[in-house]
Amino acid sequence: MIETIQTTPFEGQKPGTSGLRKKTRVFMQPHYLECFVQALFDAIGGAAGKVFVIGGDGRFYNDTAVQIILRMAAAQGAKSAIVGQGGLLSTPAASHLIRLNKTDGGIILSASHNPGGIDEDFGIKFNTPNGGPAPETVTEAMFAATKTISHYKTLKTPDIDLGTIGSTQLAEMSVQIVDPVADYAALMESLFDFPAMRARFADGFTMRFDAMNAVTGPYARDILETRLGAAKGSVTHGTPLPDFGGMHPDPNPTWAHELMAEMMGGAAPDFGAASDGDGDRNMVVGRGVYVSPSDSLAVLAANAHLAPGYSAGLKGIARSMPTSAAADRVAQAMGVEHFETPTGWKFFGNLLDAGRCTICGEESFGTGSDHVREKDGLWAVLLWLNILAVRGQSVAEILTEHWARYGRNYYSRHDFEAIETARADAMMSALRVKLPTLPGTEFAGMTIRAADDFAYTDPVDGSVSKNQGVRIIFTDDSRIVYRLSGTGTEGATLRVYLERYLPGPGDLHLDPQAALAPIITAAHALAGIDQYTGRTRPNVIT
Ligand code: VG1
Ligand code: CO
Repeated sequence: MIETIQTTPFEGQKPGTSGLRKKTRVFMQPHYLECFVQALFDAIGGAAGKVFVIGGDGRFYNDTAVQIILRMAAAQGAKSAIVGQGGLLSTPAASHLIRLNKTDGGIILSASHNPGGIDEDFGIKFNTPNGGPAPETVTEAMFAATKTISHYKTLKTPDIDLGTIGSTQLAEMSVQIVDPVADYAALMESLFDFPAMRARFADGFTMRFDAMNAVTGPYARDILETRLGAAKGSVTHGTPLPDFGGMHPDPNPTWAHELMAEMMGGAAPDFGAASDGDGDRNMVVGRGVYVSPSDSLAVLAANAHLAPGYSAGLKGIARSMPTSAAADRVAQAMGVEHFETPTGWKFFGNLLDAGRCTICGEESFGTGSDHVREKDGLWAVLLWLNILAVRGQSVAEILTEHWARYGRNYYSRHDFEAIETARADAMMSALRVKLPTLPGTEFAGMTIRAADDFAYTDPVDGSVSKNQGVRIIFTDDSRIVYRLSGTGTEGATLRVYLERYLPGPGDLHLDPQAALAPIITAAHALAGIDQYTGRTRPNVIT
């Protein structure tokens, strides 16, 4: 029954910020996925006797990939697999199942916020037994194994039925097909004040949740409409489709434009939200007001104690380096630790496991807590709803009060997508060379205080991660950060992160692009963005 297939290594099977992402057709080449999966199993010391959670965001090739992985896991002697019905699991739900069932980890099939379909993107990542994305030591071991692979093991068996909940057998391995929503929804009920939120909906509170034809549709319908009583139809694009219905499931004002138009229009509901392909990101919008993800993190941290799961307060707050310092101000006011980590959720795992922080967030529409080890889009939406229900205020009122107390970290990210890799690399190298000469110099009327390439020493295990983004910090703490994306599949994407703090009270309601204008000018001049990339303006602004 077990087959050993001879193969040769594929180039470039190097996991990025969040797993291995490539064009779907690359993954569909014979042996491509198999080689990576074998390398993954080899890198974690084999799969024999182990239990894995397996599922994905439902994009094209998800179902085929699940069958391939199940056959390979069985062939390596895995004990059992827990699979979401239809092969579906959101990333946070997978993280929860890994932890709940004390498994040996999970394999998640997703390219997250990247579009799906045969001509779009596919991805795979491994999460460790704590439920979090594999740390760099593990992904490096996988990459090393992909370079020397000579064969993989699989079974010669027909596909199993992923559609029926219950237990089945694949050779010696047992497979449990589970409801992808049930355990996750129960976890949410344990954290939040469902009766208070239900009462608010019964009182006429309205919302729109755009699932963008990706994995969160079934979760949002069950939790928001069925359990909380939001009006039927509050969830739009709620059926996961293999190509996401042509939508780009990245919940930001550019790609979730339908939601933005409704929220800024005359008949806007009280609250709006969207999520990404695999359900770990969220965008939050109030009636007539967009909430920047960095502000969302700060507001959630400042108000989390209003939800039953966080009533004891927070142990600490962590944010990725490019995320604005708004959350730091909240931590300082609370007298708890705050942390600045490199981009990517894997860097929060140790802090959460060690009980050093409770809430974490990234500027890229990711927020989460110690309830799982991934960012969690619906969790953030529910915490917002819980806060709104308890405070009885609008999103705009809550933001205004927050800024009045803490001041406002004006923030924006400018993305230059699909630029030539060689040009992007040349720009970053030139910038790195210039760094030591920058402190003390003036740009757009502002003086640079510090300039470096961010390096992180994990406070728990001491591991060091270098080259995590170029930071230019001005004397008034305004910042520019330059990074190249590690999740794209076409050329390079330059991300420029811009931040400026204004203490108020007079200037708390400026247009962020206007408030950041001098920083934006300095960002272009300093790095020579226009000359290197040939672009004078970004194609996505968040
Ligand atoms: C991006 C975001 C990062 C996030 C990562 C995975 O990475 O910037 O904050 O953790 O995507 O998110 P990069 O390297 O492209 O900047 V998800 O929701 O795509 O798994
Ligand atoms: Co995602």
